[in-house]
Amino acid sequence: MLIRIRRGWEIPEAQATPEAVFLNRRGLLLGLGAAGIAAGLPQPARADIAADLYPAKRNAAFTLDRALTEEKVATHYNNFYEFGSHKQIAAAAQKLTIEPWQVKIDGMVEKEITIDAADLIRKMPVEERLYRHRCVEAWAMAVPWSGFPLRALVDFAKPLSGATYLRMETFQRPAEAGGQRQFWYPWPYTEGLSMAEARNDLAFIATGVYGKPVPKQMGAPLRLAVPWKYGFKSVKSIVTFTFTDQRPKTFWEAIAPDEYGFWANVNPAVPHPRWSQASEELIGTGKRVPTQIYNGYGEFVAELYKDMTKEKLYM
Ligand SMILES: Nc1nc2c(c(=O)[nH]1)N[C@H]1C(S)=C(S)[C@@H](COP(=O)(O)O)O[C@H]1N2
Ligand SMILES: [Mo]
Repeated sequence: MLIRIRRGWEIPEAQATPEAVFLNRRGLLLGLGAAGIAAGLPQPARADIAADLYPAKRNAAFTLDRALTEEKVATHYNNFYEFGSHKQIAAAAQKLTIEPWQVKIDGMVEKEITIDAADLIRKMPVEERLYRHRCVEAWAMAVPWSGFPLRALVDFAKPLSGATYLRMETFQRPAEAGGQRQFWYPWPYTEGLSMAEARNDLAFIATGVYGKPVPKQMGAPLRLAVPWKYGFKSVKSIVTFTFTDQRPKTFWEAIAPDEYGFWANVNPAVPHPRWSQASEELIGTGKRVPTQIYNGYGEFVAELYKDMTKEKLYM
């Protein structure tokens, strides 16, 4: 397939790319097409979903206060309990079949939809954003996600006016995911947002990272990225989006409601019952930095919570 020669990651500096470089490189690569093939450039072994969309153009509205985490580090230090309750699940996650991948949009919508993930992604405005990520376990990374605003999916779904929450569910496939044979966990992994959160500018569905399709261990083919919340809210490998008027009971809330609540907004001043949240380790660097309220995204999201005086917003 000739078109594959465009893929950015065959170029070593393909990690998050400033716009000018991106444009030049893409022009260069397009011009190079046939010659590149003749020269026998390596072809990717995997059939990745909508791979020609990456690298996507960066949205400059989302900036970082820190260096990007090295790709090797971010893609090999993962939480994905479906494949084990430790960080080295990248190899086990390759068992996940991502093609075909059907996405269901149901509940309080004008019309329920089942759509192939690639078809869905192609309907969406795909772009690159640099985001921080803060796990509740007090480690953090900074990655260049590609994907689309969750709001675009909400608009596509046409929810009824009575819908107040969006529930998102991961696949349920114990044959592929050994962790799901541990029957005492409340599978499938479920997460949720209020509709106001789902429509917030920052709420993002990641379909790529480091200028290529998102790898299985990071939640292929589509995962949530809500960087002002603890990492467990960013549910991976989503199969169902349900619009509802009931607050969803999430996976971690079902396991330990006193430790992991629904809102789970990052706040250095509110400790986890078993450890401080005042600082975080930047994985791959050995450095610790102070944690920021809303993980530094208060200007985008603080407004959402200003009238919620009775809610446990930070746990
Ligand atoms: N389905 C599913 N999604 C999940 C998890 C999980 O175990 N299963 N772990 C969460 C947690 S705790 C974190 S910190 C992030 C980790 O994302 P990463 O591995 O891409 O860094 O995924 C979140 N999404
Ligand atoms: Mo996490």
